[in-house]
Amino acid sequence: MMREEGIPPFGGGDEGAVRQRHALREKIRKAVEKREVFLAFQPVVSARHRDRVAFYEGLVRLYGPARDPIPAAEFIPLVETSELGRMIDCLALEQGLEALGREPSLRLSVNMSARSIGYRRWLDTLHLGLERDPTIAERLILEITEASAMLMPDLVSSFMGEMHRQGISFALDDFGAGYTAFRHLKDFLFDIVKIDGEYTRDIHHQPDSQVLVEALVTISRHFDMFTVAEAVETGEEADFLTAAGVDCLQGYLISPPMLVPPWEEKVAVLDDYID
Ligand code: G
Ligand code: MN
Repeated sequence: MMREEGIPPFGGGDEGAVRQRHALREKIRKAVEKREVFLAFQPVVSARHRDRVAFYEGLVRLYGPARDPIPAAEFIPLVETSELGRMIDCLALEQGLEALGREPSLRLSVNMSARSIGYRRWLDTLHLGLERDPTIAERLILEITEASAMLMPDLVSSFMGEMHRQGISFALDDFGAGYTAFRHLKDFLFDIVKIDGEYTRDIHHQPDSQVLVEALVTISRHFDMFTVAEAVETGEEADFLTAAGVDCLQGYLISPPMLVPPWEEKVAVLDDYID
């Protein structure tokens, strides 16, 4: 069997699957080279006042040669441990910082891997962005998954401490998705906990999810963190989560991720006009 370095052991191990992964990886490499990497913006709103946006999440989107989107679920596991993954984190951060620079009222979260903390270009991009515009730190939120933070807890803790002092906030992403440990909430000092979409799905019919979310809300309040429920798709889910005390909601019910977010709409119309 062919062996490819850096590819995590998922999916089939037969040659067809290996070839498919290789082709996808090449497609990703080209997209990154050509900078066909964009952010889509999805609002996170107050659960009680759903017309109030707390912040937007910038979700990275890659495009293939025919401008066909490559789904995040496909490319993230494939590149997470490799240089390509770090490049994608850099491009996402660059674009996030640019958006924050263009729109002074924007609060934005950007996803990052703990692995990027040790990556020079990513850290330089962050420092440069913060230097250019002193208002950006307070409007930037960095999202890290628990699994990623646990890979190098000491490095993540010291990075978070240093960035907190500059005003950046941190969100624990996809909480509950993996081998969750409540002690991470105590050790890492996150400002925001994003409850994995798994617990949102049909929560009004799922007693197990209900108990877990209610416990998480209690714990988050104790540690002074605010909670966001991810992947909210129905009114029933939203109402249950709101009654359970979740602070904010994100998901298709509120809005899908948008390539042209509201604050860019005027610019886009103007571009059409000029064309
Ligand atoms: O890991 P993270 O939570 O950052 O990833 C969010 C992903 O979930 C994005 O790719 C986004 O497009 C997708 N997403 C956003 N809203 C919803 C939703 O309401 N339902 C589902 N199933 N996925 C969503
Ligand atoms: Mn996220």
